[in-house]
Amino acid sequence: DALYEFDDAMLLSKNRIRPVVVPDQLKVYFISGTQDVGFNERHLLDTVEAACRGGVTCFQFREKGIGTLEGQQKLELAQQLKEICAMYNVLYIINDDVDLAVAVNADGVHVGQEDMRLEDVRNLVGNKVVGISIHSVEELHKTDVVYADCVGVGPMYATSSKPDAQEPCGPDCITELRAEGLTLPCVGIGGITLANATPVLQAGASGVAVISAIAHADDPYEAAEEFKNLVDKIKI
Ligand code: 3NM
Repeated sequence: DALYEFDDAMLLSKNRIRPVVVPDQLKVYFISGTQDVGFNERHLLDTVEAACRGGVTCFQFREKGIGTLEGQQKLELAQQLKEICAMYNVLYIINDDVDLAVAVNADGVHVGQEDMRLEDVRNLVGNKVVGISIHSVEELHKTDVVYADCVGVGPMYATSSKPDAQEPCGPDCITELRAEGLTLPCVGIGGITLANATPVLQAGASGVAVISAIAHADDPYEAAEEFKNLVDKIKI
């Protein structure tokens, strides 16, 4: 007889015993959608492939804003991106769209504070990775972190990739959230570059999440590799 018996109810309960994301998978967390690469699907696929080859550990498909793909086109692109990530053993996360994450069987989903309740997200995705954005201690206390696996904290610095981003809270925000009892693995996000990533990691982030530092780099492969080397040096 099995020593432990898992059933769906246990996996979905507040007392899940199986962690589904390990901090190493968050080291270099690349986020992108067609809006970040001139609304060009081919360009997005090539950029993500280069970033995966360069060493990103996680990729989030974030198709957001006016002029972005919807419906069947979004689904097909999500499937192609999943294949690239699978080839490189890169964790594949879908932003906001829980139905899409389930449809393409992504590794996880990331939601914001204004999106669905975390308990509902957890019930829809079962044992997939659930990420949540937290911008302040106040938001931490409003969040049912028990249903989440990892946290994006930001914006660390000023960003031009998210028009509705809040005021930068800096790496200190991670320190404060840790002091308030946040124990989940987290990534810093917002305006992170090779030059300013170190304080984010030193403040307790498992990794850095970036859009422009890789998507807009002259060579996304090289940018990803440099981030991976930097994080590997600090997070042993
Ligand atoms: N979320 P870049 S900041 C997608 O604060 C996103 O929650 C943020 O892009 C948050 O690396 C941000 O180009 C944009 O600054 C990150």
